[in-house]
Amino acid sequence: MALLPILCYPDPKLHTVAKPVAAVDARIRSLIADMFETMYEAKGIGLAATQVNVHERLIVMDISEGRDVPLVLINPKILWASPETHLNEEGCLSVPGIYDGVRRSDAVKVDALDGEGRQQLIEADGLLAVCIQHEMDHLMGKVFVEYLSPLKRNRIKTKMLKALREDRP
Ligand code: K1U
Ligand code: ZN
Repeated sequence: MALLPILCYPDPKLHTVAKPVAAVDARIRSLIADMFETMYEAKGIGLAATQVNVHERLIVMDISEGRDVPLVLINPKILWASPETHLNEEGCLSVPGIYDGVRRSDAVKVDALDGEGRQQLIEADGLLAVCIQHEMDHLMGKVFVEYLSPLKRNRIKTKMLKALREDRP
């Protein structure tokens, strides 16, 4: 297993639209293991392949307290999203240290393959529904800060670029 580097906003690669996974084979199973290791180490509850610069439709998640309920979504499709919405506080491993409110559907039904290539139907609400919508946005090349006002987004972009410059030797 390996820790993978996570792309940081405003890296333009975060805006790449992911392609479907063609086959759940040894390469994908190894990527899933590396993404879980990376997500757990970064203390995230989700990670999309886009964030580790792999542009295929693959998401890993674990919203459990014990960090022992891993969930894999391959080629996910939203079948239904509730018309009821809420403003939820979100964070993102690609935008470290920034948290803000995003309006999302309260519940979703999603069709996807699991880590073994079997079809699964997920009916999610609460934090899981929010996390699924956030991660599926990543696969479409969208980062949560794009829901914020241009003023907030520009402030975040400036802060991230400054942090990147200061990190560099
Ligand atoms: O996609 C990511 O960057 C992971 C992201 C997922 C996410 C968190 C919160 C709401 C929607 C999506 C994170 O894991 S951010 C860090 C985190 O663990 C967290 C932040 C806020 C609330 C709960 C967890
Ligand atoms: Zn994110």
